[in-house]
Order: sequence, then structure tokens, then C-alpha cells
Amino acid sequence: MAIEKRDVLLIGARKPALVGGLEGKVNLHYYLEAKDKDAFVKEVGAKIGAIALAYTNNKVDGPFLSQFPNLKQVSSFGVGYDHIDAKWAGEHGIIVTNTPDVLNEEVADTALGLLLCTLREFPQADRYVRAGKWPKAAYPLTKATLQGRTVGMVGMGRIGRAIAKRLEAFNAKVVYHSRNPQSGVEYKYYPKLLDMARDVDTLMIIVPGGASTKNMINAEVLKALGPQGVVINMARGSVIDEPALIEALKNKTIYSAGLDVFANEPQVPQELIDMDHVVLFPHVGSASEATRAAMDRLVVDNILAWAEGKPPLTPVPETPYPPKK
Ligand code: NAP
Ligand code: 8YV
Repeated sequence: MAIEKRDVLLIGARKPALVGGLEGKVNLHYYLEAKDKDAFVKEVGAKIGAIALAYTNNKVDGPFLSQFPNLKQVSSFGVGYDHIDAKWAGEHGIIVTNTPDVLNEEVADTALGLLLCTLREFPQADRYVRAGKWPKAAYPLTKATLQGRTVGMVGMGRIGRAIAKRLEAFNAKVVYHSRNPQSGVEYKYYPKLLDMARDVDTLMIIVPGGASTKNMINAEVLKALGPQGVVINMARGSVIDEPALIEALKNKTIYSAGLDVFANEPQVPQELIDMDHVVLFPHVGSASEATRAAMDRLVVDNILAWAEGKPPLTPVPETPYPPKK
């Protein structure tokens, strides 16, 4: 007996890895291409059993999800899922999956790259050569170095641990803050972020976005970090109070910042762009072809598991499988 194909809504661009992995195995519907979204949802909404999200910038909240009465799974690209109301999904019997672990090493590499660029001014040094300034004078010695620094990790989860391992190899001292001490982690633990900020000169931020971390790096934390302080944000723009950071950089309350993520990305405040002593990346933590392919594969595999009646591979904690009664 032929098995009936299940209906899946793809939100976002037609990424070849997603379309190639799903076409022929499920009935794919393309949300982005519908001219009249309301009419489209009216037509196919009741059929949709799963949603595949191609990027992390599609806001998926309760009112959006409630348009699909038979929805059972949302398979999201990226490990961070602060763009999805996972609590609402859990309360309505919908499993949310993300793409953890397959990007840990790539994001940790980027974090170290951003940290070294910020401390040792590598992007500025490159600009110096291209501007033809080297024959006239050597590039100035950098005031900052990683050597002798203590890095306070804000978050010590999957990616945090991969970053910490690299920091140790670079001779940096590592301590951390999270809401709970992390099992199997022997670095010094600070229950209070402010206490850690006072004791370190570098913050490496790698916590999830969302309400519980919003603006946790505020003016008070930046002041505690002090004038040698360097902030590296690999997490989400929402974790830092961006105006407070700009103020702290302008007033030299802290020394510098390296940012891969921004509050309103891809818009970056002009004030940051105008500062030559900060390093700005366009959210490239996981952005190699190989790692993005592994993330796409996990989006596809989570959808196929659902389509075949199997358990999801990587459900998020708010929507455990099997669901709690
Ligand atoms: P994870 O394994 O879930 O680790 C999260 C860590 O943050 C844990 O140590 C957790 O410990 C801590 N944490 C969570 N909420 C907190 C809070 N309110 N206050 C203090 N600490 C808190 O996550 P991961 O896989 O390492 O990923 C972390 C995040 O990195 C993602 O959610 C995503 O936003 C970001 N990310 C960015 C990029 C990029 O391209 N820039 C790429 C990948 C991921 P407790 O629960 O004990 O607090
Ligand atoms: C994503 C990320 O690739 O996984 C995450 O949480 O931030 C990145 O790896 C990025 O959000 C693009 O959608």
C-alpha cells in the first residue's frame, strides 16, 4: 500500500539542500512565494503537518502557528530558536526542533577569530596594508593582547565549552557565568554576572537570545568590566543593551568590542560603523558551506523523521519528546 505523502510548509528561500532533501518525499508548499499569504494559508493551512524554517529570522509566534490546526512539528534552522514561541508550541502539542552540535566547532572557531581580531586589530592591520601606509611607517603596536587575559564566559553550553577549550590552548584563563553550574565543567563558576564582570577583563557571550537574557550586558556590567574590558558577542544582539555598549565604547568605559550579532541586524548602528577600534562581523558564526550543509541536513532529517512517524532527532527542551502529559 502506498504511503500518503505528508504536507510541509517551507518558510524562507528555496534552499537547494532543503528542497533537494524534501521534494518527492513530502508535499512541499512554498510560503515565501505566495503573493496573497492569507489566501494561501486559507487554502493549504489545514493540510500542513510540519513547517521547515530556512533561516532564524522568520518570527514564528502563537498567532502565526495557530493558522495551522494540524501542525505537529516545526523544524528550524540554527541552534538558537528565540524567533519561535516554543513555549506556546509545547502547550499546543507542536514539537520544535533546532540544529544543535553540528555547528559547535565552527562557531567556536569564529569566536576565537573575532576575539583575536578585536584584541590584535587584524582587520585594521589589513586595511593599513591596503591603504598603502606600510612603506611610510610600521603598523602601531596593539595596546591589547590575549596573553594574560581572563575571559568570563557568559554561557557554558555546547558552544561555550568548545570556545573555552580553544581559549585554554591560547593560554587565557577561563571562568564562567550561567544560571546553574554546568555539570562536568571545572572552570570557576560565578552565580552573579556582575561579580564575574568585576573579576575579568574580557566577556565572551554565548547564551541563547530571548526574554531571559535580554539586555543582560547592561551599563552596570560594562562599568564593572572596566577600561581594559573587551566584549565579544557571539550570541544574539538582544543580549547586549546596544545603546549602553555604544556609550561605554565612546566614553572608554570599556576598551573594545567584537560583535557577530546586532539588536536589529542586518542593520548596524552607524555609531559602531564609525568606530575604527571595534570589529564587526555580519553574523557569520556558522557560515561555512560545510557547517551550513550539516545544519540544513538536520532540518531535513527532523522533517523526514516526523513524516515517517519516527521521534524527532533534536527537539528543544520546551517541547520534549514524547510530550509531557
Ligand atoms: P546551549 O548548549 O543551550 O548553552 C546555553 C548556555 O547559556 C548554557 O550554559 C546555559 O546555562 C546558559 N544560559 C541560558 N540562559 C541563561 C541566562 N538567562 N543567563 C545566564 N546563562 C544562561 O546553547 P549553545 O548550543 O551553546 O548555543 C548558544 C547560543 O549561541 C544559541 O542559542 C544562539 O543564540 C547562539 N549562536 C550564535 C551563532 C552565531 O552565528 N553567532 C551560532 C550558533 C549559536 P543555564 O541554563 O544553566 O543558565
Ligand atoms: C544561523 C545561528 O546560521 O545557529 C544559530 O543560532 O545564529 C546561526 O548559526 C544564523 O542564525 C542564520 O540563520
